[in-house]
Amino acid sequence: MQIAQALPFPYDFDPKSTALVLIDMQRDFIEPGGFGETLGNDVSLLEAIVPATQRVLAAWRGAGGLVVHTREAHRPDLSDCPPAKRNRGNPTLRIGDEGPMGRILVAGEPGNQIIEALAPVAGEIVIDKPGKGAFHATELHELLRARGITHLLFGGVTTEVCVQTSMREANDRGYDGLLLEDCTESYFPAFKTATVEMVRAQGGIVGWTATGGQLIEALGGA
Ligand code: TIU
Repeated sequence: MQIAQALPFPYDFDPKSTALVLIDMQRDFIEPGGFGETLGNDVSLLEAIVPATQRVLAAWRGAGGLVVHTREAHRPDLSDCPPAKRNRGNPTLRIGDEGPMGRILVAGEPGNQIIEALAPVAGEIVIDKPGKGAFHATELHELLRARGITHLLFGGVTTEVCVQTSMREANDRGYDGLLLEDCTESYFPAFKTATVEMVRAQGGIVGWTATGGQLIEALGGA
């Protein structure tokens, strides 16, 4: 068992029963012309976490830990996209519309791919999820249970939308979750700050928070 310096108290974990879950580090959110920008966001804010996330990913792979990547992705026929999701608000392009990186938020399109710097490698799990949470309408829980995973380390985008939703879903399913604060980002800095604080409030009501460096230190500085 290894202990990471974390808040609200140290996080006790065994890399063999822990997975690193990187949420939606895909071009649709991080690069111009994707879903994030169609919603009116300044997407340039998100790329700041890429170096810290790369360091954590390299250390975690070096420690032999399981890696899960998710993508917010819909089937080409949009049969898994509720009209309420597609019709919400007034985006410049809607889910399924043709954009500069292919159809917005559709599986297999260029914009739906995970950015090159964090691309999955053989043996890692890639989950296409139609919702904000990684457990909704996916096989993630079964895949993790089959591998004896009890602890989850979360990074990715955006902090208060898909990352927080996934972390809350995991918490209700009995996982001990830790949010890597310098490996997650929001289009709204105040929302990131609030999310990090609310996760660890009330004695870790949703889970723990730590930096990528603190995790790497717990792995022996890998
Ligand atoms: N809009 C926004 O902040 N996020 C999303 O729509 N999806 C994810 O967070 N991945």
